[in-house]
Amino acid sequence: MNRQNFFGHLALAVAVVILAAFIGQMRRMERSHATFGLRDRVHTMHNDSDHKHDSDAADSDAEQEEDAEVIVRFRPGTSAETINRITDGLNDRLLDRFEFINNQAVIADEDGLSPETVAAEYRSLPEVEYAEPNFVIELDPAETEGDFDQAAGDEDSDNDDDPPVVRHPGHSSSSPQPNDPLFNEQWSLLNTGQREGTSGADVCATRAWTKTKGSKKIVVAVIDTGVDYKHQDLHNNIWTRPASLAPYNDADLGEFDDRHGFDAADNDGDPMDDNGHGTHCAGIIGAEGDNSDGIAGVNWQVEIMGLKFLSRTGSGTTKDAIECINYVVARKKAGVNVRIISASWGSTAHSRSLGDAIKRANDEGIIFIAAAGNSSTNNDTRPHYPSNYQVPNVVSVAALTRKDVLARFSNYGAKTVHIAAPGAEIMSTWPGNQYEEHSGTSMATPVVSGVAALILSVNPDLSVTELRKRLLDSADKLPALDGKISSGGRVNAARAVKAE
Ligand SMILES: [Ca+2]
Ligand SMILES: [Ca+2]
Ligand SMILES: [Ca+2]
Ligand SMILES: [Ca+2]
Repeated sequence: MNRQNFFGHLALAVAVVILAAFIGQMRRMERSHATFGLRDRVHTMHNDSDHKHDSDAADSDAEQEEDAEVIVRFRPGTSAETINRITDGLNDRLLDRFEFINNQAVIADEDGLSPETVAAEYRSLPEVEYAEPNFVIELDPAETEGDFDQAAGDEDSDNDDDPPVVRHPGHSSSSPQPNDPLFNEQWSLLNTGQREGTSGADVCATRAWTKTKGSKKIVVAVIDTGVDYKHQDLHNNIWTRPASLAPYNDADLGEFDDRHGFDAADNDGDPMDDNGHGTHCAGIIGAEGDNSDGIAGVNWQVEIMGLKFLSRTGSGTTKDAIECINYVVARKKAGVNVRIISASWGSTAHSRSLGDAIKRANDEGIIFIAAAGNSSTNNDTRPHYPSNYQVPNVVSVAALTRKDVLARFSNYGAKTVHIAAPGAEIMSTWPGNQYEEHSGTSMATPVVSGVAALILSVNPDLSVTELRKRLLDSADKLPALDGKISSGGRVNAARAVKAE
């Protein structure tokens, strides 16, 4: 190429870049005009985390902010060609399909419409069963610092008369007590009345441990902010993909080296926790017991599969929660013995697609333990999801204090909340080999998930229905829960595993 040609090409290239930038700017302006007034809708999803798959860099910022996302369930038999024709016709792009949850697809709009409008477009089509915005899910505010102390203080003053104590045998010296140095703080497992608690107001863990301390054959999926799988008190109880199992492959998202789970928030195979919430939940289920370090989990040994859909700030979407469930179902079908999903999150947004995903997990023999929520409200009249989905595998969990009363922040519901568990001032693992105390139905949920894992360590062949019934039937009836939750009881690990 001679010098003159070179400059000619250069000038042409510069002109093309300027033109592209100009077009991009025009499209940005059109979009911001079209979505004006809608951007404060926090309950639907505009952000596009899959944007890295888009090759059109010129308007990336605008799309990242504003592309509406919807989840569409097409009618059975709708072909991939038909779906492509529909999305092309509406100037939308297919982001992902949930391979194990039939006919559900995630679609992003490219015309700057609101999620509600895009969902309505799809709903009007004969091929579509339902369509809904991709809702935002945030960690419950009861998790924020300082909230609980106030609630605990108020609660104490509200309950000057200590509630009747439900006593049960099992605190004898013959029950094994682990050598973990923080075990004395774990009133949920053994309540000796420490810090003005009520002696015996616990899940009878020490008596349960005379029968079983858990099993590495049971895999529990923690769908949350991820898990610090390097934590010194967790790393021996983390699920690792066996060499015989191929890396996770999603037809739309690609292949992932899923050593310890999956990250649907960032679309990668590394579910490292950058928030802390998921690590806290994981430790409650299965921090290594009797290792002279930190705390003991309900299970001294178990396998925790880390799933991340909530970001560092505790925010996620329905789509990514479903992607995690899709992953769990995929791994179950590939032979991983994952029988429990622990879900310490929720919102008041009803999503049919999330309900369908949980139903799919149910059909695969996976129980779904879900937090009842931290708004002090009645879930019978103000539904909270996913704990309220009417699917047979769902167990909705309320939170108790160390005095065996419902925590002030805990949701309840005589029909829709099923069981209660310790969920206030709960000591557990925190990223970076730390330990912290937190409160919420988020902390009560993994206690129940942990007891479910203990049950399966003894009776691995129980169906979801049998497992759920065992959890609820073995609960300790508490007067304070009468008429508040359906079983009227606190989970009892010892009775659940039939320890003598
Ligand atoms: Ca997919
Ligand atoms: Ca469109
Ligand atoms: Ca990651
Ligand atoms: Ca430990």
